[in-house]
Amino acid sequence: ANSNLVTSTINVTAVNDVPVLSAGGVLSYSENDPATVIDGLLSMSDVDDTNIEGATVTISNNYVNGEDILAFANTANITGSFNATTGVLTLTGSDTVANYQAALRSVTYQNLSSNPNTLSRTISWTTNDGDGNSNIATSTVNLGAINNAPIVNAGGVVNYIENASAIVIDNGITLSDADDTHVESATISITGN
Ligand SMILES: [Ca+2]
Ligand SMILES: [Ca+2]
Ligand SMILES: [Ca+2]
Ligand SMILES: [Ca+2]
Repeated sequence: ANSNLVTSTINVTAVNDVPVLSAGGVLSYSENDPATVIDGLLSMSDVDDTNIEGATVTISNNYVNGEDILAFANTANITGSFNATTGVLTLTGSDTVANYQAALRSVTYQNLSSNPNTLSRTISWTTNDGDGNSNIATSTVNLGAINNAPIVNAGGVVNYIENASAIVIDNGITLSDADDTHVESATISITGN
């Protein structure tokens, strides 16, 4: 015959697993390009949360304040804020893992300079599930510069009287070049008459 039945108890405590991010995309960005998606293949998962509470996107290497812009179009639940001093785009608001993944995939880079620093930028991504931060995943933006031609403005009129000595033609000429400090040559031609 069987004995009486006795019982013991096991209490199970859950421990948060932080979100897992995977990135690694490389964007080739040329001067004057519009705002461009950085990493459309970034992926994120969280085994024990349905919602993510926030994320940060950081230009963590070679950030240039005034040139580099990270941007995000706000959604119903997620709001982006870019801090130009630190180069950090912060996303806040609770939304699903899938929606946060889509949000991060939509983040854009833009460079506003005509004479950009062409060192590669490292973009670092991290998210928070309300209990902890994910790993930091990184992507890369490579920059290419395009020459801006010099710009000359003239338009002066000088009246020359027969037999006068040589006179300056136009002392109001201006010359500029957005991305060069030296000019290599110039030509001056009498093109009419
Ligand atoms: Ca867990
Ligand atoms: Ca979690
Ligand atoms: Ca240029
Ligand atoms: Ca130039």
